[in-house]
Amino acid sequence: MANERSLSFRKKQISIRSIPQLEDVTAVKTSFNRHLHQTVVKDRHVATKRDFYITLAHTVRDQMVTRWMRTQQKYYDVDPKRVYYISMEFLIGRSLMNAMVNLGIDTNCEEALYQLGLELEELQEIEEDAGLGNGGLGRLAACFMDSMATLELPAYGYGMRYEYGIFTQKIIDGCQVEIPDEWLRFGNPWEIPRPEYCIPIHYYGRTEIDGWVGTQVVMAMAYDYPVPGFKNGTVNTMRLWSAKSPNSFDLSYFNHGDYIKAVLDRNLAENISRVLYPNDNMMEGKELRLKQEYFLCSASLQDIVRRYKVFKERSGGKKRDSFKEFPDKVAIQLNDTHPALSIPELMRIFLDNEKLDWEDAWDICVRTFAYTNHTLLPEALERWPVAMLERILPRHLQIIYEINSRHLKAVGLRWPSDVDRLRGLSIVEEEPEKRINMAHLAIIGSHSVNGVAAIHSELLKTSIFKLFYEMTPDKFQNKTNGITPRRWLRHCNPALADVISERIGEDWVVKLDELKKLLKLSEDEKFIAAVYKVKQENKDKFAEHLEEKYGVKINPKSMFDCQVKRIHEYKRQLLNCLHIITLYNRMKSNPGKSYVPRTVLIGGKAAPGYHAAKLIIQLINCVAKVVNNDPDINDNLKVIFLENYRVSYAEKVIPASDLSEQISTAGTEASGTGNMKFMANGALTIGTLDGANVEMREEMGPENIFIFGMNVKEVQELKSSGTYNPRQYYEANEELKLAIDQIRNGYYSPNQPSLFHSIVDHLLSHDTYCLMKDYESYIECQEKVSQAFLNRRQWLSMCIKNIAAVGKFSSDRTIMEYCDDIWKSTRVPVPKDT
Ligand code: B1H
Ligand code: IMP
Repeated sequence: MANERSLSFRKKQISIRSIPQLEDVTAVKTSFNRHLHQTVVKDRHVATKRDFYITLAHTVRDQMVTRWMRTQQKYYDVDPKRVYYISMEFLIGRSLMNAMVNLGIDTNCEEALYQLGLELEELQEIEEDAGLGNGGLGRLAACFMDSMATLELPAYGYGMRYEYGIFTQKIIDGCQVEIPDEWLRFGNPWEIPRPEYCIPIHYYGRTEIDGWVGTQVVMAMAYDYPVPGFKNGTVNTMRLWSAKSPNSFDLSYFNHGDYIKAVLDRNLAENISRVLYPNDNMMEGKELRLKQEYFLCSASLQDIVRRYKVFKERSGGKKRDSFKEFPDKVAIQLNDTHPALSIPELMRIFLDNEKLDWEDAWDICVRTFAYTNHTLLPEALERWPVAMLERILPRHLQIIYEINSRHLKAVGLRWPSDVDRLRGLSIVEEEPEKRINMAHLAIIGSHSVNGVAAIHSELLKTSIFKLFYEMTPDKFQNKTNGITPRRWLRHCNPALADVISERIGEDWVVKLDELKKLLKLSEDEKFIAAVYKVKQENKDKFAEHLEEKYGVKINPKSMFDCQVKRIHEYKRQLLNCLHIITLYNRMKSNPGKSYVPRTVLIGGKAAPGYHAAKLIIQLINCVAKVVNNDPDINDNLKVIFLENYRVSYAEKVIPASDLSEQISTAGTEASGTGNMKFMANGALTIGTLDGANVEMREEMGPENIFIFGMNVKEVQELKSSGTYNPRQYYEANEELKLAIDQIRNGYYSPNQPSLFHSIVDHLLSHDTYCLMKDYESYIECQEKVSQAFLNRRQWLSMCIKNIAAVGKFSSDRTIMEYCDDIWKSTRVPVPKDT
């Protein structure tokens, strides 16, 4: 007994309390020195830049680890309602600077490195982006992680540790070429492998009375990533799963003596987490993708249930055996339908493992899950063939059928003999082949369904989910997206952040509404001059980069007109291109006139199989070549396609932009979040009344944004009238006709005159996204933009009004709304130092 007590006493010395913090520059240098030698195992004579980066990363990581463990212990002690954000994508980007900013050690680190003769900016560039996502949906998940930690919520992110993230884009002869993204090649200091947390995931097999049998098993191994809050004691966990072959993989080969084949085949199982599907807003119905989705759901749900069971009763650690409290302890947010198999998976765990009866299990499920929809585009909605589910996840198909049959029974009671309604509300679609509609499953299995901007949430209720809205109107909500002000202002634009903080203090970093205080400075000459200086310096620096990388001489005083986002027809990069061509033709036919000089920057990746999108990239590059090499144009117009747009590139482009292009066809962009990033960094927007643009206009006032084109109602009327004739607009507008004719007759592709025929043919026949209709209004609006840019003072005043109005678009606001309206969880503050 005495011995035991002294043992536990001695063990208490193993404590995070006794590890010192990096409170000063000397401490940073000491830790840096130690890591260079003891972790990286190099001395200064042989250390490379990368070694120094890794060394710094470890120095910073040490600071997080202490708070991380303390945070997790706190959650264990307090046992609050935990929030789980499950997502197939987390587009994190780089972590070094974000960690330093959030830990409040950026200045000390910079100074320490300077004293050691190293440059922080240079080391930062060595870090590979964690590109575990496609675009907005994945980056939103990353912003949410930052906000949840900053708001001290007991939250977890669950995702996939893809060995290959979003591909690296190379532009070769104007075409996109995809290079595999080997982001882990040099190791990853931001992840902690947890080989001790391995969870079995089952596939195939068959169902019998006693459940799911004869399955093949793949192990899910956890890798944990720390998520530090901004200058608080919270460090949350993002847990990403990686596929590992079980040791017993395919024993039959071992039994038959083919040991070598058995070992080689382990790769097959491990392929599950190999690569991110590179489609934005587009479902790819591949077996491997289904396996990935289930892998994420099953590993995460098993982990969540395990954590629910071990809880600390005041009397000491104990296991919970009742699941009654589950919805009071667990909230799960599904990031679109990609993790919607979580619903039948939790049902399976409850029914088959925990032996709950259906009614109890279902009630708990619905009260636990909430579903976010991110798109209305039909090609993005997930519908899995029943035949595929039947093979890979037979037990889940059985459960889905049971969910559907009970659901349809309820529909039948409420609307007797309404066959159309039954069909419209069913999870199972019969035509053209039997498929499972994952959105329907997600709605039925959740207590909350939300869209990501006001206009989008309204459209959900009136279009794709109309019947569900009629059945359960209270489920439907809006949660307008947001961005984290830490990365998207404080970190990416430190000079602007300083100019702001000088006037209104630093609280805006966590209370973005504080920026409203800038409104009274929108006519303050000194402040205007300061904002101008910052923007011009950002532009000068970016112009230098452009000249160096693309060999194009840039006029740094020209308007930097920027459209960066995934390449997609609905986002209408082609419309932007038609504007460029129009400007070019005007300059050619009227060379004596004076123009407002522009540098048009377009960047983004096309899904590798999306031919129309790849052709648009090619067209932009062809137009750029003609324009940039035309001596008549001087520096009045330059066009550059930015190669390999990604999070770390966005952090450079956005602070250097004057004009933000948000020009999707009204009703197609669910929200957009790039729009908010430009607004925060003092660019003005030209855009349609789509997604969050609508709310941005409300916040800043219509006089501070350039809106053009049809609104949703007009698009719907034009489409449903069946009379839209795009050719009529082409015939009626000379400049449009000239632009289209040039594209068609090879003016921009003299070596391949018919290269762009398919683009033109589509524009003149179907024009799904109404470019022809919106062209004239777009061109007129762009003229207003140019006129406004001429009056620099007026322009800057508008920019300041934009910044002052961006408060609503903090992801902190978004997360607070999720928390209050959906999750009903509470803050768990963790003291910074004890
Ligand atoms: C968004 C996607 C998406 N919506 C399918 N939907 C995917 C759909 O791999 N897939 O199969 C991947 C991504 N992404 C975007 O979400 C919207 O287009 C944006 O408007 C929105 O801002 C963003 C975040 O809500
Ligand atoms: P997890 O959330 O289950 O991964 O556990 C995370 C943290 O909870 C651990 O790192 C501990 O800080 C805490 N924790 C879990 N189980 C126990 C326990 O039995 N005793 C004390 N702390 C625990």
